[in-house]
Amino acid sequence: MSLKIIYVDTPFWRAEVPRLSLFYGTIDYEDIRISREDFLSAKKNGFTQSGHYLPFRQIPVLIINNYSLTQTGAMSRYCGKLSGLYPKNDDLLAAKIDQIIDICTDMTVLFSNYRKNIETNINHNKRKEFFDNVLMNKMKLLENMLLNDNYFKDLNSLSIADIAIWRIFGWFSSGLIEGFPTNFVKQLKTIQMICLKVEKFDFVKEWISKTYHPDYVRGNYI
Ligand SMILES: N[C@@H](CCC(=O)N[C@@H](CS)C(=O)NCC(=O)O)C(=O)O
Repeated sequence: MSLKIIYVDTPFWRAEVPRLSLFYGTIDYEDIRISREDFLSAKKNGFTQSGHYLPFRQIPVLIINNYSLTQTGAMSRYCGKLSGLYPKNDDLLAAKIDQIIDICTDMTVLFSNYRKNIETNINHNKRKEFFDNVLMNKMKLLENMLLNDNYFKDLNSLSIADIAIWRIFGWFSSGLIEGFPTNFVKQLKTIQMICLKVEKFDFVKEWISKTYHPDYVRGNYI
């Protein structure tokens, strides 16, 4: 089977969950990182310069043989099943993991809608207000859900949900988003524990040293 993941050259959670899942499972795939220009033109015509089809003109896309699979959740589950980071025979656990991928999507969309629909130019005070009054509420609800679930609190468990949490909180707390605080993860104890747990895995350390740029900004978890 031939596998290719198409995304731009950033460690954004949407691409990192499928990328890292396949890496964890030592499953061969082509990690295709297109340029911003290529992405912008593919948004217009649905194809990258090298001819890969993006059905919804969005990325990430996972190409399985010649089939272009879209949507972060679908791709993450597919790669998670191949690599053992998503259950194949436990429907409840699978659904619990799905919820986490979906809340990560919700948080991402909240912020992108804020940027597209509310923000006219970047205002740090307004961003901080949005963070405190909108995004942090979601984060606290997520923290509460994780805190009350023994599976997610298990230091030995690892699934696509952990990778998604690690990377999205890594991004939110990195300082790369203007106006967002960087010192909030430590207030969210279970989320903090998951982020620290993921970073301790050797395959994650290896992935970071292999693929992250030297100026990569780590999340602020402590
Ligand atoms: N529903 C899609 C959304 C993916 C998405 O919004 N990707 C962004 C890049 S991170 C994108 O392609 N944006 C361009 C657009 O929507 O036109 C998913 O879950 O994968």
